[in-house]
Order: sequence, then structure tokens, then C-alpha cells
Amino acid sequence: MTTANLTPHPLDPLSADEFTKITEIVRTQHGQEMKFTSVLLDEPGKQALANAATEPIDRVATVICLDRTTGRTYTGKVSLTDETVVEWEYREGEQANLVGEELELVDEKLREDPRVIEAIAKRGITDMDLVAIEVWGYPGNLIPEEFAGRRVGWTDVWRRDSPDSNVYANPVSGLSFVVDLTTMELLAIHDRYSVESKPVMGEYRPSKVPGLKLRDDVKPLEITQPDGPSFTVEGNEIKWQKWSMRVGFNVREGMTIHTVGYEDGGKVRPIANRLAFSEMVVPYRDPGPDHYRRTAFDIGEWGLGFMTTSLKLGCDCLGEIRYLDATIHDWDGQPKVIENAICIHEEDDAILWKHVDPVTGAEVRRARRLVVSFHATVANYEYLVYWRFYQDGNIECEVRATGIMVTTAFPHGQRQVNGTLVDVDTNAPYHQHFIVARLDMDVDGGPNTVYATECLPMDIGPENEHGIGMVQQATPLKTELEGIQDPNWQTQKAWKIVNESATNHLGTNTSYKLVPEGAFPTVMHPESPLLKRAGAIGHTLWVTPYDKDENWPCGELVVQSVNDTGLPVWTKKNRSIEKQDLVLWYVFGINHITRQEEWPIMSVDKVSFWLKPAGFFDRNPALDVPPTPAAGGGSHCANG
Ligand SMILES: [Cu+2]
Repeated sequence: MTTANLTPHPLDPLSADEFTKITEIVRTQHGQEMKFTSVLLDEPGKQALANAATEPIDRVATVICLDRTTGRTYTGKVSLTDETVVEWEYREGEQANLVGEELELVDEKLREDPRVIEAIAKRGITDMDLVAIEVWGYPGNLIPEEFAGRRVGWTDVWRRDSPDSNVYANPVSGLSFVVDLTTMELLAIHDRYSVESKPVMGEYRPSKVPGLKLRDDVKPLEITQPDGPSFTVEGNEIKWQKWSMRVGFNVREGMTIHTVGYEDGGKVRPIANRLAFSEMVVPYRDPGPDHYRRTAFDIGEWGLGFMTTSLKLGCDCLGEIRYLDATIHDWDGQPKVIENAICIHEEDDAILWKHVDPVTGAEVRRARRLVVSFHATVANYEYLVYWRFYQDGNIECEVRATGIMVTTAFPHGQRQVNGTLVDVDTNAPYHQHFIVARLDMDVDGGPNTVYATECLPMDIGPENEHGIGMVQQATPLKTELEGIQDPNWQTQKAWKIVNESATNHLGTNTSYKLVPEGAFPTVMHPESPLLKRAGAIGHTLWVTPYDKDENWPCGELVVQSVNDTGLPVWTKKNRSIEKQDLVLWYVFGINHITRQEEWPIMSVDKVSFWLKPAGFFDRNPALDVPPTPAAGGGSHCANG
């Protein structure tokens, strides 16, 4: 469902017309050859939005451009309001994000290169139509000296068994190509070892799996909402029960969620300004020749928005769904629409609360949650992102990772220590998916202070004779360096985002608690070049005062980066984070110790974290959730 907005809300995503206009403006001023790798709305901050009535907000875009005639990367700002480029900078020594068109060009060029054909033929593969070549970004600190200064990619090579078989089933191990992505020159062939082809079963589509019989005892499960859903979608604004929010979308982060509030006592109380993922870092943890360079920055290098896929009713989403389309752009700056990119729906979530009283009987409420989600296909992997809003004020962010694991075929009998054997002489290397959620919080309108909370046992003494006393210690984090935090399972550490100038009816300060699920340490040598590029993943939580220009935790331009110019640099300023407009950067994800059951396709691995009201409401805000009718009559759900 798309609503044509003639005058967009300041947070509405860039429209098709706006992309076209931006392209025209940039090309007129900076050359018709300019390619567009990233065009984002320069989003107004909270203050600008608050003043919008008296100070109109200009529509401005932030662009990353690549001049392929010179290989130079530029960043700039384009005012749609004034129809001009307002900032323009040559980013010497830095690289624009990678785009799909480059991927396609590499594949096209390499597969017709005689040196490539020869190298692949040496492996006994002569039908190039069955070969797939895929480019990865080259870590800046691992690029061979001879290629310094170039825009460099390295490739995987895969072989299909037949034209419609799983492309990721048969890795051509030990062989990769190094390519200049500007000139499309083949720079090097890395032929490091060779392995005979393995008799693996890497197929997942029923027609390709030998002897597979689909189970026949699965009966229909239908979800109907005869009166329609309980939410409304107007343009990009969603209202559901007491929740309200706006949905945004951009090519880099994919879906974003803005101005999240909950109505309480007749007014909407702000909780968050903006919730989104701002980086994903996926290092493979096998130091061997096939994987030592394999680290994807799925947001900074490739863009979750670019890789967002259309959703289908009955398959991706079940029930009474409302969809939003998303508009992205190609490298010529022309708009492309992803239909049904964002799914909005309600789900039954079993029990919300219940008690059975011996006198009055059972009182039970079913839980309903609003789910706002999108899917991105990142080559072999799928990321399914769900933001869920609950009737009791809880917010859950869940990511499901699915798709096909990267594998390596290895010589028979060789010992493998960095992965799991998933098929015949085939290893799925361990790897990690670090996601950096950027949580621009606004608890009760701010300013906010984060408190680290830890549970501690009391000493045995006159006040704690039996040693069962437990206290919760809450420590305010006052500066950015104090705001760099790691979890502690032993103390059940969590973080409260507190508004010290707002109180609930008991006189304590209102707050939301970040419950740190899905966090894990890097388990990486501190001197690893990867940690220099992605220092942000070195800790679970970072807290910074809001700064409009601080958006990318591993830096704005991460392709071939050497150092992380994001969080580790900003936080060195050690600014005050006490009673400020705060951004929390929560690093979570999956420490993926691969399993045999995840081959040839992995069922979703789920990981989530929560934002829970902690003294935000005076009492359970879901007391007013009405009972559902008991099926077949009777009064089991409610007794008045
Ligand atoms: Cu994984």
C-alpha cells in the first residue's frame, strides 16, 4: 500500500521523483558520468522536527558518488529545496560502497577472460554457464601492496551441478580472482590448492533432493481478521492500539522506525526517536586461504536497503497484512521500486497475563503484537528483521538468519579446526554476525542518562543472616568512555535509559531497560586487523550524545577501510552522556558455530534483544486489554 504524498513528511523516504532530481542536480554540477552508490535522506533531528512549524525543513540528501573514469569517490549533500549541491568532497584514499552493478560487471568480464576460463578448466570445469563468480570487498589492511590505491575486489568461484541446482552447493576451493572494480582488470589469480569435486547433497528445492517425499500430514492453518487489523497505516505513519510510529527506509540501513511513542493518560509519551541497524560485520573465522579475507560489512559495504526483497502474502507473511513499497536507486541514480518491501501486521502471541483465583476463577488475556518487518537477501544469506511492539510497552527486535552457509571442500583426510563438517569433505567455517543497532532513545522526551544495573549478593551479616539478600546496583554512566560496556552474565547486567526529570506516580524516575540478549564477545585476537576496521564490535554497548553527523559505527566509507572511523573515534572525545539526548549502539547477533543440520539450507537462527519499560508506567499498562471470547461460550477468559 503506497500513499502518494505531495508534500512529504520530513521523515518520509526519498521518492522516485526526488532520486531523479538529485541525479540531475549532481550530474549537471559534477559530470554526467557520475555514478551513485548511496543516496540517503539527510534526516532532520529531533530539534529540527520540533521547530518545523516555524522553521520549514529543507529536503536534503546525502550522496556517495563514484567517478569511474578516475576511480575517485566523492561525498556530498544535495538540497532538493534549493536544487543545488551544497557540499561536495573528494574522499582521497577512500572508497564508495559496493553496488550490484559492479558485481554483475565482474561476473560478465571474468567469465569471458581466457585466463579465468583456463584456471577453471584446470579444475575440470569447462561449462562456464555452470560457474558463478561472486565479489567480496577486500579488507583495506590485507590488500597486497602492488594493488594499493585501486578499488579492489576478490572473488569466490562456485559450480552448479546443473543449470537449476544450488549455486552455493559446490565451492571451487582454493581458487579466487582479484579484480580492479574500476577498470574491471583481472589483477591476480590466486590458485592456492585444488580439491576434486565432492559428492555432496547441497540441494534444498524438493524437485532436486533425491528421494524426498514431502510430509502429507500438514493441514491448513489460516489466520483471519474478519473486521480487518486493529492498526492503521497512513502514508508512513502507523497507529496500533496505544503505539504510534513512522516507518522509514533507505538503501543503506533498509527499514528504519521513527518517533516511537505510547499513549498513556491521554498523551503520547515518546520512547525512541529512531530505531535501525547501522552496521553489520560478518567475519569468517577460518584463517585458511579461502576465508582469511572474508568479512562482509553488509550495511556499509553493500546496503541492506539495496538487498531488500519483495514479500509475498501466504509465504513471507501470514494473515491480514499491510505492505509498504520501498524506493531505491541504481548506480545511474534512477529510482527502482521494491514492491511489498515492508510488512506490517498483528500477531497473536499466546498469553499476555493470567491468574486463576480459587474464588473468582481464571482471568486471562491473549497477547497481541504489532510486527513491522523486512527481509534482505545478502548473497547466500537472508536476514529477516522484525521489530515487535507489545501491548504492555515492550519492544522486541528480532533477527532471523537463514539461507545457505558458505562452505569449503577440502582434501580427503585433512583436519579442519575452524568449522563443522556438514557434508562429504565439506566444511562450513565458523563465523559471526555482529549487528549494530542504533537506538536513538527519547524516554519521556529526554534528556536521558544510562544506568548500568547489576545484581549483587549481600554480605552475610545482621541484615542478611542467611545470605539470601540480593540488591540491584545502578551506576550512572557519565561519559562516553564509561558508556563503553560489556555484558556480565554473573551479575545479570542490563542498562536503563532513565529520564531523571520525569517521575512515575511513585516518585521514581521513568525509564526503559535495554535487556542485553544476543550479545557475545568477539573471541578474536586483539591485534587482528579486523578489529582495527571494526572496533565497534569490540564492545556490546556504546553510548554517545546525539550528533546528526554520527551515523555509521565503523565509518561512513568502510570499503577497503583500515581503521574504524566511527564509534572508537567519536567516543575518544569522551563527551558527557549525562542528561543528554542519547544514542545507544547495541552490538548483538550470532556467534555462528555451524551445525550439520544447517546444511544444505539453514532453518532460521533467531536472536533478539528487548527494550522494556522499567518504571515508565505506573503499573502494568496492559490491564485494559479486553478479554477474548471463550470459544464455545462460557466465561473462562474473564470473570469481571
Ligand atoms: Cu551464520
